[in-house]
Amino acid sequence: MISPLVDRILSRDPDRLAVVDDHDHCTYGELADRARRAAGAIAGDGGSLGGLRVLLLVTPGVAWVEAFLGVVLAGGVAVPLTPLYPAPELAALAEDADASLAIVSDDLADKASAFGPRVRVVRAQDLGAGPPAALAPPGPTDVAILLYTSGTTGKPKGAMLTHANLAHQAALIGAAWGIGPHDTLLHALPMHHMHGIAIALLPALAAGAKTRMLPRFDALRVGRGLADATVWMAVPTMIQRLLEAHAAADDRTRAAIADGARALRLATSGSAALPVGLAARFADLAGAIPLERFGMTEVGVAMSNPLDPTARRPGSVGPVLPSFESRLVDDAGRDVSTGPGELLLRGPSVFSGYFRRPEATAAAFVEGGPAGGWFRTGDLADRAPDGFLRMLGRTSVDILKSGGEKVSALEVEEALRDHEAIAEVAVVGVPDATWGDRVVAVVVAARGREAACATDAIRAWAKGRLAAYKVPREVVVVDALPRNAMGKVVKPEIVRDLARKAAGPG
Ligand code: MLC
Ligand code: AMP
Repeated sequence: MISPLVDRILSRDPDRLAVVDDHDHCTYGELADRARRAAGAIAGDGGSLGGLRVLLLVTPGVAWVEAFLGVVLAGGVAVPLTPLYPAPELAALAEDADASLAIVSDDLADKASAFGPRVRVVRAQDLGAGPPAALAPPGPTDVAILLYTSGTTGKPKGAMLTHANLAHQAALIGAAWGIGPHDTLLHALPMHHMHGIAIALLPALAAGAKTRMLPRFDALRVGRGLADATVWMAVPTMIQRLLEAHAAADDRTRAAIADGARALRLATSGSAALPVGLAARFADLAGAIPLERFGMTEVGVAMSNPLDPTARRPGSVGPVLPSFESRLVDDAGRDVSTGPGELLLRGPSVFSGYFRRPEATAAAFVEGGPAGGWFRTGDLADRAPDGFLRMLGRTSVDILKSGGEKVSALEVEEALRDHEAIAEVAVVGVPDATWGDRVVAVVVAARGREAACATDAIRAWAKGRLAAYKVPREVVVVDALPRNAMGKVVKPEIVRDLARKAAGPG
């Protein structure tokens, strides 16, 4: 059976516009043709990649979509990367994914040397040069994409999502949010995550909508672009940035942003908690609070507030979507009907495991594995009598969300331990109005090396090793880290101290 995802996207009305970027555009008919040519260029006519991992380092736009569809049509597994990763991270991901091929756009070509000699680099610009391929189509259970996500175990893991997972998620979102050919999605999300790819782009393509893609988030460009859009999907930090840009703009631009925001059919918020005050300020501009929904790399969107703005509930992520089953369990794994408890999920959108990490996969589920077991989200929630869920935080202090980006405190600590002036380090998330969690490193300096641990110095050093969003925004030097009787660092105490200091005396 052919992949329901590819089948759906490639059979949309060929004359309608599918994707538009700053320099290029294509209809669904042209997209299908370009995807088949790309597949041919990657796999060769009649061949198949047979599950080979292909790195994608392509600026968001038509070329990204063409490359992604080409890879999956050729039976490959797309591994989307971001230029925000410095060379050591790109190299580590290429190695973990065991990739031998990369598609790279010319503007990012200087980054490709990080992949090393084992990886053959194909220019994204060359994908359309050959004839369209006649390939054996991928099937629903084939893995389509590896999405790298940080966890509690140091290094990021590749979450495997199948064609069926992605097709199901696209149909679910399309139905819940009423996405159709009448829509224009304004897309300014990064393309190495579930949100930008499988929550925003693919549901729009599967529904025959038009997607206007920006190369990167720019609050003013988003504000101006709202006028031509019906749907905008964002993380809370982007909503905050949009409101700041609106407040700072000249009168004409302010009016244009406000008109565009009010005319939107739908603005969604996800990837991190949407503060109630921010939702209300957005409503002042746009006339309705954003539709807040809960999602995760491993499961896609699982809960959503209603499409009807008057039925949305601030501070809640809504009930579970059709096809998802949910449970809340206490520390001992016993069901607690209304919670609070850890959220477990089951359903056809749930991923098929972490790439080459059977132990991590087994640990992520209870009562079975990816087929039939319950996925442990690591999120705490409670449930109102009418089924609306509220997210209450993470079960682990070591998983942070900064600007919608997941950050593993342990991964950042591991990198900082390599700094010769740092003797001990604990990385924590401090509540912050812009970032959600502000990543802060609390360090004990090596003897006499306090000055080398200043925020600017450590940030500059760490940027060569970690993606910019993982780099601590602040470094605080202390004499000693608080530890319990077992010698374990007590992170909640550190967070309380930092929050108290930030609040000032009294
Ligand atoms: C950028 N910076 C960050 C940061 N993003 N610091 C901490 N956390 C982040 N998330 C740094 C930059 O490196 C820079 O540092 C400084 O902050 C200012 O940068 P900026 O240019 O103003 O920020 P910008 O590039 O505009 O990025 C902000 C952002 C971005 C919100 C647009 O973080 C973003 O795209 N977030 C979305 C992430 C996302 O899509 N998550 C979905 C995960 S999937 P300096 O030192 O240079 O000043 C998922 C499932 C689901 O969660 O439910 O959706
Ligand atoms: P990621 O692994 O990057 O996909 O991030 C998934 C995590 O983001 C979830 O496990 C939650 O902790 C968080 N998240 C996503 N949406 C929301 C939301 N609406 N409210 C609170 N947390 C959210």
